[in-house]
Amino acid sequence: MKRTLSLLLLSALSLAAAQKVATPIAIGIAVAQTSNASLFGQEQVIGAKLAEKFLNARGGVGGTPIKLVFQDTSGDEAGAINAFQNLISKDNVVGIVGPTLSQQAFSADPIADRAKVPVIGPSNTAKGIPQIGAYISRVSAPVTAIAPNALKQALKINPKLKKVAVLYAQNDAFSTSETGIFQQTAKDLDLNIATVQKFQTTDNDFTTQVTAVLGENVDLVIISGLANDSGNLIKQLRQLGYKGLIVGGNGLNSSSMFPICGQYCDGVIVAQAYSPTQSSAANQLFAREYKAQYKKDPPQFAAQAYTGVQVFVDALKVLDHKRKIADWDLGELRVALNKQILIGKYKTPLGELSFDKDGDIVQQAFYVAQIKMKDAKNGTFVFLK
Ligand code: VAL
Repeated sequence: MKRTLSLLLLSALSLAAAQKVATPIAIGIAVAQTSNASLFGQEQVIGAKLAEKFLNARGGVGGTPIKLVFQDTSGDEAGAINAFQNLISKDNVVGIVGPTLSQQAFSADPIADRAKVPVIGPSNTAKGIPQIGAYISRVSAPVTAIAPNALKQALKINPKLKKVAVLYAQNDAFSTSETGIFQQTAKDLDLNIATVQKFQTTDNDFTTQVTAVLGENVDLVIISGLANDSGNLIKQLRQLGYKGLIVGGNGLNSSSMFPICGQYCDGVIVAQAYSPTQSSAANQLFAREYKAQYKKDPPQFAAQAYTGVQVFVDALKVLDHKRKIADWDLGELRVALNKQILIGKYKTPLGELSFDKDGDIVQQAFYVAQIKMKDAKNGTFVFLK
């Protein structure tokens, strides 16, 4: 009796310690499917699903399919934490692509890091994201790499630019990080910052800020915010009479924002970490599949989410060669997978990429686009030379 009990106990213990990886292989997607941040999140869902379909059609991981498990983070920190906890402890994913906002990443990523679950940020561009911990990397190039390109392009369009106004969302980690880079670059380029105005991502009325900007007679406005706030800000700037150039940050990098500022989005300059014309074979395939389904060029957020899933799959394939994924202990696999992600080289829609020692993306090319509106709702990002 005693012996049976202790045997039972032993097997229960070993079960808890050695949880095998389930098949299909579960990869967590924790992005904003609801809230204002879903303007980005919806594009991420599309990108991730395309990757799942495409990579499974090509054999998944050594013949074993992957399965994406979606947990909606909504737009705040609590939602991201909740989604991460579910994916880690209930859904038993091998790793997580997410969250959407840097503001969320600073709260949710430490949870995955402590649990030794690899996270690939698909769109977090604030400084300091990969430094959250050893298990955190990202495929979204940081503001330091992206933002300066937009200002240089503005000066190319109008070399006489001198006086600028800077506006940013002070309650958002990405926006405060990005405005720091914009302001430093403006100084480096000998631009004179006439005014710095703050707002909240939840604001709808920007009369105070716009009035301050108009009072300074600037010829360039630089905005760091998310989609809804920045879109409304641009609209009100134009409606109240601002005529000069506008540079927008990564929060304006989605066509979901077009219906918000409508025709007033026209001409806004936005730097990009992805171009639909990127010449790699991986991108040609991705862009073709996307276009066939959605009748337009793929946006940056979709390309980056696709890339996040692909990096997981490519790294899993290397480990699968050593030992079939289904034979791994989940905890061991998560640790080995994180190591493999960081040492690998990947041929993705963003071009060939790898990671630096912190887990930040090393990417070859960046781009700048200008918004061209066709009517009040529809427009495109026109890539500039
Ligand atoms: N890149 C931003 C961030 O890191 C948004 C636009 C997704 O929060």
